[in-house]
Amino acid sequence: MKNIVLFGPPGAGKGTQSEFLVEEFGFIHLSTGDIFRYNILNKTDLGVLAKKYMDEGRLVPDSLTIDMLKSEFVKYVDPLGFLFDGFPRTEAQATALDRFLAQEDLRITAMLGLEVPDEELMSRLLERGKVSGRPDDANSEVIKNRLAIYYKETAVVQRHYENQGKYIAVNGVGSVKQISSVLKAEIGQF
Ligand code: B4P
Repeated sequence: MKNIVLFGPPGAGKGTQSEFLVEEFGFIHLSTGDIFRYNILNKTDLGVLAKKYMDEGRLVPDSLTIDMLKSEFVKYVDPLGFLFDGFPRTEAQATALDRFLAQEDLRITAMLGLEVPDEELMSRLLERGKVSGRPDDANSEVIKNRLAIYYKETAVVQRHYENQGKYIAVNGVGSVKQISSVLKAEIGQF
């Protein structure tokens, strides 16, 4: 069973590439961003709490995020594998993920990190903001805040998996198809 973390800064293409990887490998796709947005749309208690953080480009607090991810994870019996998209985003989340996978005698196979320069991220997210209606893509100040938080709190998660010999860097600039071929080849080797 392969369990993959798809990693990278906001706008790196995690959500975009996840669709292709799910189709190829039959993964259960757990995207914390998507789950939060679903909760916001349905005005659940979790959605109401998460919205104020997400709209400002801040991370939702670890305790809420970890509990939510765990409750999604336990819904699946005998999956082919999990694709974690947008999680973990802090050292505490990475430690919690390792711990609850270990309780099920599972582990992360690899972290694939999409590497994209900041200027490209900014232009992708502003472009998406024109059509998505997502408040966190609406203007360059919120996006700058998301990037700053990524470098301050999330980039360390790469080291967490590097220390386990599981980090694989992937160039996230190029056509969506080219990038997905590289990701598939990397995952295929396990
Ligand atoms: P997410 O939903 O995870 O999404 P994202 O950071 O916007 O980026 P993603 O990399 O998925 O981008 P995409 O493929 O769509 O996070 C949103 C928010 O949720 C966070 O800021 C935070 O508040 C909260 N959150 C989520 N998880 C959390 C956690 N674990 N802890 C705490 N808070 C959490 O691509 C972006 C754009 O680029 C798209 O328009 C796409 O079409 C385009 N694109 C993709 N690939 C391209 C390519 N190769 N070339 C050109 N354009 C490309």
